[in-house]
Amino acid sequence: MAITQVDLIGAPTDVGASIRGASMGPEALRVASLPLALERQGLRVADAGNLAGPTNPWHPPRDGFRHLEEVAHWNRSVHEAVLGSLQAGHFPILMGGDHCLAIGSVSAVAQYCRAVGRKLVVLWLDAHADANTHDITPTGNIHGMPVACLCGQGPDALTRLSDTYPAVDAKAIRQVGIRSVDAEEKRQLRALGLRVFDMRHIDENGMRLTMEQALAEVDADTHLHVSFDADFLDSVVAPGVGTPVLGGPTYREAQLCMEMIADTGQLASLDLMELNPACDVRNQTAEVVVDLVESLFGKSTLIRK
Ligand code: Z70
Ligand code: MN
Ligand code: MN
Ligand code: MN
Repeated sequence: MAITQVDLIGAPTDVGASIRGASMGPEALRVASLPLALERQGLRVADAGNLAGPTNPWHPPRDGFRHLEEVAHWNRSVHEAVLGSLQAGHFPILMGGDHCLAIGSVSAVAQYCRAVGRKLVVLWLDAHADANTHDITPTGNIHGMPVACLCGQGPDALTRLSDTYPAVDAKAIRQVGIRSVDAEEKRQLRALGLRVFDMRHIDENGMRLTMEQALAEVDADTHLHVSFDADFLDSVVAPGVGTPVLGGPTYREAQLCMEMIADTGQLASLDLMELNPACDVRNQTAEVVVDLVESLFGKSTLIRK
């Protein structure tokens, strides 16, 4: 499907995290020339600017959630903006912001897919499984909960943003790059029946086979959504995130991952999350992310192509 227009939607908040700074993510991506990189791939780009929302009140968790009200507020705005872009026939790129905002974006994508009768596959690229609930979370940070919320495990304010419950069928989600999971969260992953291609899987099978498996059910009728958490990348490559984790995909492995997604031709929406300029050095992580995004939209170093 040809992309008519990419809509950049900024969501400058870190209300779902306990390390501040992801709120600066959208501007870091712009400074690293995200719009220009997309235009180089032949795309028409419209920067919709930043969504507005509540400031970070910097409260401790209450009943297992930090900033539930603010997180819900931001997610309602994200849901509306992403849905609006899809309904206009455009390709939305959500520029986070912390990963709690994927509740709003992925629920919008799922709602849109149901309305137009397309199959949905969600690729969740992350060091973390983000599948905690209020009763098992070690932190109360809601950026550790979006996958659970999307699968129906969470408060109404976060599980009922769209017209169906649960917002997403757990079987539609494939997680890649996972290497930091809490003990109770592991049980939750099994209970939800999530398909997890963790780092051990990538070590043993390589990125190529892993991505072939993760993308196996993507066909011509599929809307492929990628929810990219910058901490998916090895922290040596991408230090500019709130919770860097060693042992992630290298730059080359990440490039292959992006190129194989591009090769499907079915990518139709994207989240770029958890970039934290306060933790970065000279915006290098934003630059790596923009470079990878170019591959995601078809830049190739292949000579034979
Ligand atoms: C931990 C928690 C986390 C980042 C998600 C970490 C969660 N499992 N961290 N994304 N960057 O607090 O729930
Ligand atoms: Mn249009
Ligand atoms: Mn995440
Ligand atoms: Mn993460």
